[in-house]
Amino acid sequence: SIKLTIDDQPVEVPEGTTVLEAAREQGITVPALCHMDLSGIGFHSSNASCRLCVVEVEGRRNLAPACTTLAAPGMVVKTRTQRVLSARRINLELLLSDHPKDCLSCAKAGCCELQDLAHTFGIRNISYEGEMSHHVKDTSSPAIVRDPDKCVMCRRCENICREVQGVGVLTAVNRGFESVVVTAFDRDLDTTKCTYCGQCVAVCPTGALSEKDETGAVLRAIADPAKTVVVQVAPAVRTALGEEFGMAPGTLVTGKLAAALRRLDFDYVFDTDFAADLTIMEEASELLDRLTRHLGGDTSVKLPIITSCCPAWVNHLEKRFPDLLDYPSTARSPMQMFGSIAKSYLAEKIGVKRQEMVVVSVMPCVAKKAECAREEFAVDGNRDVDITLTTRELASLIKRANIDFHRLEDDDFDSPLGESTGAAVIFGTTGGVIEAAARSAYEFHTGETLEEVDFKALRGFDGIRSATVDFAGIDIKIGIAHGLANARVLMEEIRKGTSPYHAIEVMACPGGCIGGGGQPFHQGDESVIKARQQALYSEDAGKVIRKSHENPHIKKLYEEYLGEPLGEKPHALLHTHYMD
Ligand code: HC0
Ligand code: SF4
Repeated sequence: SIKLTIDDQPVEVPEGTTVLEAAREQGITVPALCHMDLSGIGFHSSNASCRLCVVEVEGRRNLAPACTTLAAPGMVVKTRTQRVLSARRINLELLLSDHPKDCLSCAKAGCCELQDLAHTFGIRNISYEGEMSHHVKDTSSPAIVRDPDKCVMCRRCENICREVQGVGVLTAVNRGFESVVVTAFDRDLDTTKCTYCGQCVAVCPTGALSEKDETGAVLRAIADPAKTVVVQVAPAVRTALGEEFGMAPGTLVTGKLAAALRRLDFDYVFDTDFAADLTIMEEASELLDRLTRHLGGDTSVKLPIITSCCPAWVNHLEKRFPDLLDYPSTARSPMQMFGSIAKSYLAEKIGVKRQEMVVVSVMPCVAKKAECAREEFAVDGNRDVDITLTTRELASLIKRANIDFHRLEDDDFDSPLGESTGAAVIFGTTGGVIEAAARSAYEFHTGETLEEVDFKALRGFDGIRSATVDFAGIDIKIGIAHGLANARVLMEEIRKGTSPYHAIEVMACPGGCIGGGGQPFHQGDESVIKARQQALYSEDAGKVIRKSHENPHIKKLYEEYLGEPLGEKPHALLHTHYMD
């Protein structure tokens, strides 16, 4: 280990630690824009480009960027001298001099790291007025808005897109004043291989990358007396929404969430978790069907089956693995299954025409905005899910409606599309979908009761995990990946014919939906994502029913309306196809 002093405090750190990490471990919050460290998910970004983390190192003439300076034995570091503070302030003012001043109406107003720093440093005037760079705002995608004028060249987006997602559509171009992060040839995002995962949005410190705001469309639908507006909420929203109201990460707000949605005057308040149970009915049946046929010698049936409920993952599959489109499950995502059932079964039950019903979904995700716009998820141009909001957009609506979130009394979701099991709740974390599928597939296959429902071997945070589950004598090998670069590893194995798995779960975002691009900003704090995961497991553990096929409302839906899983009606309403 290495011993040094930072601000007169003795510090001991392992070799290879940067001065920035060493300082932050001591509770010294050195500011930084280009630095972000989520090493638990394989993401580390530091370019020493923002130069806000500069410190004095005794014996060195120039100030050193703490993010790329390694701690050395006997080093004496000062992080808050007059010289350091004034250098940081000048660097910040230089950044601000070429930054648009429309903070009041910026997508990031209130949660912009640059604005926070300007406030912290007490900047009241921007001394360096001069030329401003001008780029075209890219609103081509259904999910993400790019405003390169607000880029501060921290390059976090470029790094996460390339390293964690293995997509690499964002790159820094030009030098000096002209430098900016853009797509190749500055093309519109919707013409690139972007998956709309939104991880670039999740790490962008400013308003250069944001989700497409659709709150206005929702408010208009609610105000329209001719519309019946139905809302569904994804599993991962309940474990993160509270953060927008100052609650600790991992605070479950399921009851307050239902209450808030009712106060917002949605006509029906339902839960995507209900549809997650429905997805399991179809996907677990599909797994067993493929397995049985494959083991019976039918080589036209492909294994492993791959989960397909993550829309960024589906986009990635279609764009990068067009030769492997026979592998993903054909089951639609829970969000789309919900929309399809709401506009058929529910519409019939409550006597509303599908054109008069508006289905809104609240998702931790930005790719869901593009998923609901896919042509195959509409009937005569009328979408199954009309509008998708992120967790952040919902928080904004709650605030606008003068709702004191803290004082809301817990409420329940409406019936019948609001009841769900513990299996559905864990969909929101990496490993959860396949664990939920395993709970049902085991019982479908063996006809026996599964006593121990916690498949602990499938849990965790490693980017790629694997486990074997014993299905009464048959070893089912399961692979899990989160982060698209990790998924690629498992896909390459399939391409080469060396994949050992029967089933694979992929979620595009680190941690699964809990770490989605539409969630409250984690600001580089990995423990936030981990706390959300724990909350979902505890909600599951507290549920009386923890297997999807035991959900009485799902049973009734099949009896009354759908028939058998994988049957004709489920095929038409609940399954899909993929296109390259
Ligand atoms: Fe997810 Fe979903 S679990 S993708 O992560 O499967 O967004 O939370 O809603 O659809 O249920 C996101 C979260 C969902 C869907 C579900 C799945
Ligand atoms: Fe890359 Fe995802 Fe951002 Fe697209 S949405 S640019 S794939 S990080």
